[in-house]
Amino acid sequence: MEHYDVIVIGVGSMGGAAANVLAERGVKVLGLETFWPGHDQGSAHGGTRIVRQAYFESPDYVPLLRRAYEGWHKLERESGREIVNLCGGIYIGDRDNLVFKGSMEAAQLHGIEHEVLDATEVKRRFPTMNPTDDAFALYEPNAGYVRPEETTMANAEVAARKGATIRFGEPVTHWSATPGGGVEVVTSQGQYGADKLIITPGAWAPQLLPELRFPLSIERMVFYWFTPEFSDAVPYELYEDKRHPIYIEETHGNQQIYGFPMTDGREGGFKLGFFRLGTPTTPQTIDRNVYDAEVEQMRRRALELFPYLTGGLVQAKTCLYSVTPDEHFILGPYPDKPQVVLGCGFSGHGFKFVPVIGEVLADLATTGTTEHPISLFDPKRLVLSPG
Ligand code: PYC
Repeated sequence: MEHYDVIVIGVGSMGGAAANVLAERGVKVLGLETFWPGHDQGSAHGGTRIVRQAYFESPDYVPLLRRAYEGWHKLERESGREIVNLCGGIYIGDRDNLVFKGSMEAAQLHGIEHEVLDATEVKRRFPTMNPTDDAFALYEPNAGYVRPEETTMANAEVAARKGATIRFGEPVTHWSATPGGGVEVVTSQGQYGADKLIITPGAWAPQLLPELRFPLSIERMVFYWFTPEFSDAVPYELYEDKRHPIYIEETHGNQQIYGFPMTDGREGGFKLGFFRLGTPTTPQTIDRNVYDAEVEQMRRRALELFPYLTGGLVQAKTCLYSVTPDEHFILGPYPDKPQVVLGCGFSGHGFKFVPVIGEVLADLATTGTTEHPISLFDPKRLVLSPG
């Protein structure tokens, strides 16, 4: 049986980053992945993901984000791929809601460059938008987006170049911790042993971690790309990433929406989605169709902020979220199996952390500890008692 220092199950976004870091550290690593690099079956496709640092979810995430930004630039350099675009970000909310107030707190606490804009100033700077008159916004110039498919391909390529063995199209059928302290992994094509195991299963967590019975909600989410109606007053150029920020908006108790500038030319559409409003599903049963009623619900909500988003639907795609009850990640040792490290439950907002999650997973697998602040993500907080 082939033996490795570390096996990574799931070489998508997080597992790919872990394999990259491990290989760089000279660790003999095997990555096992069911699908192909840059695939669209999980949670790392759709062309763009937000990166930002004024993190309204909790200021505790900010040190990780600072480190992640260093990793994004390094991945871009090492892979030669175009991955990061810091086109700015705007978070629009009521004066007292989390999107505005939480971003402001994180920015002030951590000295993150930002500006506070009232509704009039938002409209003047970004004429695509028409927020309610009482809305407030925090503008973060160093926010933007990253390319998810490029990221997963880059990590796999760079990891392989540094010595990792990555096997795509090889699903894991079984894994076990062995009494001696190592692990064994069985796949469709063979059996492998290792001292340590990292499991980054994405939406496949319930299948790969059944004993833990995490209260994870696996959800079907949809992204939509609409064509704006361009005019002399609000031309195409104002929607492009040279002029338009990524955005998150939640005002007057409306469902939170988020989205991106036009990143793929005039015909590429303006991408947006609801952050919540997912429907429970599984990776095996997800309905990949998108229905007219969903498109209309999205367009109605989008029009509240983007009054010229009246053109056709360019495309819509489904994606999987793995949501924890507190929306914080699951990152740390497998309870009672210290040779196994878990990274899952990224709750729809994890992608921006990919490079630093890779470091944390590699640290935990090789030394059992990490200097990064991860206490918020302790897997034990979500383990249900037996029975
Ligand atoms: O990851 O920043 C994010 C995000 C916000 C809304 C949806 N995703």
